Amino acid sequence: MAERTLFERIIARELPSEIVYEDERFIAIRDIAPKAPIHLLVIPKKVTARVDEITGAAEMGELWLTAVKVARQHAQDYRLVVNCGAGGGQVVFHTHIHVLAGWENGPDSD
Ligand code: DGP
Repeated sequence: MAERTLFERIIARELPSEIVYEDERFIAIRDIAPKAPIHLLVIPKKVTARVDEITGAAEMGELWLTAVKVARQHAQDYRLVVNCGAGGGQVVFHTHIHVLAGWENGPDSD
């Protein structure tokens, strides 16, 4: 069996995290190394390594709709980011969307 991902272990409560949202298919946590005043990670419980492994429109849509829902629970304006592959800056190979928000004057102001 493949080794479980860091985020699977967080979902299973084997590792601590600050959970800000959870439903049957997704969890959202605070990023451990925030790059914005608000930095959340929206993570599907169904494991794929990277976002381009999700081929179903419904599944992809649900992921983005959940990210938007979580973002709007924390901020009116926000940035959604997906790093895909090591060359794209991905470090944790369990698909996730970054929600970045909370700047006073936009992301390039700090
Ligand atoms: P990415 O580069 O897109 O794979 O982003 C991975 C993010 O995960 C990065 O911003 C830091 C965050 N992260 C790494 N380890 C942990 C952890 O143990 N807990 C939490 N909450 N976030 C983590």
